[in-house]
Amino acid sequence: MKIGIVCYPSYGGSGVVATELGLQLARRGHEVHFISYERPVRLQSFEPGIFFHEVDICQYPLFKYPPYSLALAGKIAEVARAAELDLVHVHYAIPHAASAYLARQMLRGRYLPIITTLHGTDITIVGNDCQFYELVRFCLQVSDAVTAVSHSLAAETRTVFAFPGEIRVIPNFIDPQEYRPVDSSWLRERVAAPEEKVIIHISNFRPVKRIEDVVRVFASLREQIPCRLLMVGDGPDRSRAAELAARLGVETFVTFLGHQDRLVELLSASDLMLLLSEKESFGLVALEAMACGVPVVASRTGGLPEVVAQGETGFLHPVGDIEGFTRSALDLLTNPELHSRMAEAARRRAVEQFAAETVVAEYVRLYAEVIEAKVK
Ligand code: GMT
Repeated sequence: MKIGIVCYPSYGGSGVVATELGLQLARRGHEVHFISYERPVRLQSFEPGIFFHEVDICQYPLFKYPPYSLALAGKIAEVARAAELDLVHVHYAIPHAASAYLARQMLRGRYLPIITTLHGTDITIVGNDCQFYELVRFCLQVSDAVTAVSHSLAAETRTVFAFPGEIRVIPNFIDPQEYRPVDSSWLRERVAAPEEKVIIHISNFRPVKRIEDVVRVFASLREQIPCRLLMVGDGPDRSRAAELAARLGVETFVTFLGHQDRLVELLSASDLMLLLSEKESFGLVALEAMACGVPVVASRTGGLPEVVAQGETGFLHPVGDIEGFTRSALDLLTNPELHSRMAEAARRRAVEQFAAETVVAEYVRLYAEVIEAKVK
């Protein structure tokens, strides 16, 4: 098949999932055309079967806001025509699905099927904004297939948008060969003292991630056991979290690493992941941690309970329950038998339920269904 993929290229779950999907599809012999304003971060080296098409945004003094959605529509139409795409798969409804629809209208005489994958914030935050509500609803209606990364997100989309159509749940995935526990003792030695437990948090540090809660839980843990917190990523709440760490007297034990590419090593060097978000449609980093044999303490919100099995691969508590998170983290970090049982179960669950092999096959099946429906 010839597949167009439209995504946000920067660090962030939806772009990562889209890129990994494209790479997996290309390895299975499909031709994949990425369309975005920048080369996606996880697509830096040459891969056979992968093409990248950059959307140029024309700067003109009249355009206070350069019309990216229109430039994207033009590029999708151009690529669809030149590469004879069988379909376009957009990740994130706004503006990608709207641009794809416009591209389809521009391609007179040939029908371009659109698959829209919802990742969460496009529905729960952006879609709820009244100025985008009608547009998101329209995009859902004109897509040939809509998928969501969790049952929770699918249910919320149906309710919020009164959408009666099918929303197929296709979860996020990991490549178990890539995401696996590796020996990263060299890294651990550099980031922590031998007696210290290593706790990791990875996100874009936006308010929805509640990274101050991560610092609070860590400070409570630090009162009881020697430990260190690795904060991976960057974003608007970074300085507030750093200030809080200083106020709580734990700043020397909290390391802000910024964006990192070697996540597998960082995860493998960690004993526990904290993901205490207000909302999380799936929580890809929790899955990546589990695949590396790292138990997760997380908030019971959105799709996280579909990823982290309560009491088996980690612990879930209500959003903001600092005491509960601390208690569970302490149990895990002070009980080696419990920790190794959960680490093993985490890896097993990631491989059994979320391996690329099975999940990518679900997308391929969906593509085939959509193409067949177009032919009929
Ligand atoms: O987490 C973010 O803020 C980034 C966001 C995105 O759109 O890239 O992530 C969303 O999509 C990921 C991939 O499907 C999910 O794993 C994240 O849970 C989801 N984030 C939220 O729902 C807040």
